[in-house]
Amino acid sequence: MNAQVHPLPSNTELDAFWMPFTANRQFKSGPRLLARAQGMHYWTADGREIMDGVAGLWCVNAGHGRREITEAVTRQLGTMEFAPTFQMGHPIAFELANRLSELAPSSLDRIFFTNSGSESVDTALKIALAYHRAKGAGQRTRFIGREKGYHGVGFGGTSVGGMVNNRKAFASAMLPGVDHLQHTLNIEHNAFSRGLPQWGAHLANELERLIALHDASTIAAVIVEPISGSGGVLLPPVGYLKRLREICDKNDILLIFDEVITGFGRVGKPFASLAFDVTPDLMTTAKGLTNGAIPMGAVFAHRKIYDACMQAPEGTIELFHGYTYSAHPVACAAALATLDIYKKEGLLTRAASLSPQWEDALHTLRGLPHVIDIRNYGLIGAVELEPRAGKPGARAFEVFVKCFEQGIMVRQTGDTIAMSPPLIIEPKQIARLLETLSSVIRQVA
Ligand code: PXG
Repeated sequence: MNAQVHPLPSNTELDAFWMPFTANRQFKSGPRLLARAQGMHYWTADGREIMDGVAGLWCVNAGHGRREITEAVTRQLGTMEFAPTFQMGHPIAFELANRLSELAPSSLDRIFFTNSGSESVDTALKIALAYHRAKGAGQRTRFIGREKGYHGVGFGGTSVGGMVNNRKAFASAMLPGVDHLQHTLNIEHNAFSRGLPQWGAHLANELERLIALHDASTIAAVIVEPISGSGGVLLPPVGYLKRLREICDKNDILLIFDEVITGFGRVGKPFASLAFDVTPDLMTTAKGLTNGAIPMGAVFAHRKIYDACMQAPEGTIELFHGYTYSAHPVACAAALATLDIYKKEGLLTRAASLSPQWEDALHTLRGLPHVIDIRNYGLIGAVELEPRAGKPGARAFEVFVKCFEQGIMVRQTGDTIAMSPPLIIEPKQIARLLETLSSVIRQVA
């Protein structure tokens, strides 16, 4: 398995692939090519071993090259490679929905399948609108997102998201009637907090201001990531999410948690909503659902939402939404095999037992040159570097490149170095990951 290593393409062969979220020209002049993976590691096309500090892109939670997933996928491809789920179904899709509903926070037991996090987000936004309309409140059309939020790249997700670079080129195409809460990153008050920051629960009260401005009767839903990843690993201050929940409840506004990166064990519980004891009305997931092996996403909806939509006259389609590949049988097989691994190896709670060591190892970087904050929760970590004058992101990019050269894969977003290793990581590997990062940070001016 995994034995085939493709030869390194010559530089001209790199032209045809327009790479996503990548500085294409810079990359193609010095490519970092990954050729195979197993366990905690990737190997580059020229044979170097790289420890995976980000679980691919926050998705390979059970580590690479899991035989059980490969076998399940192969079996399913041999049995039935595709079957539609519009006006018909296949058993494995129902089996997966049932398994997911058992893992989910209470009452979030109606599952809509998608193929990615972006599709999960756009699906959840549409379900929120459909729900209010079914309840006779079709005027509730606004969404409230948050600054620095990342909800994928569909027009809906981009609109409720709050990352300026992701929005500015598409400004004219943003959904109307979207407003944003302030983000919760505050280095002045919360630098080097261990776990959730103590300061900042009051930032949730801004939702009351937006409600007063727009009137609750126009607002369909609030969407936030319990912990944001792409925006730079932003943690919710203690009490913040509960406060959002209370305000939404008081105003009949749906609360959507985007758990695309926090889902499936990343924070020491199956979902962040369980870790923080705040239950949303809709929850978006993807990534860890299939261990990244086959694209798949899932939206978990509260039963009350499903039930409200089921009031349509018998025989009518209740929700005019879905994807050709919703509940793709091969993705379902990958997801079921992944859930089996998570269960057998206790991976959905393993981050909780590793997180004290993770936290200690991360915070040994405090005091290194240019390190202005360190943030952590579960098996998520971030090291914030002071930006170089006039060159935002340049210092962290250099750290990322040097890390890759020195055998560890981390993520750079702005001047943040983010890490989210596979949940199978061993204590010795945590130490090595942070020792290498520490040594690289010392090398970068
Ligand atoms: N919501 C959240 C919270 C995400 O983190 C998406 C939606 C979109 O998922 P798809 O599957 O459509 O990409 C994401 C994706 C990073 C990084 O470096 C994070 C994501 C994607 C790529 C990079 O932090 N998250």
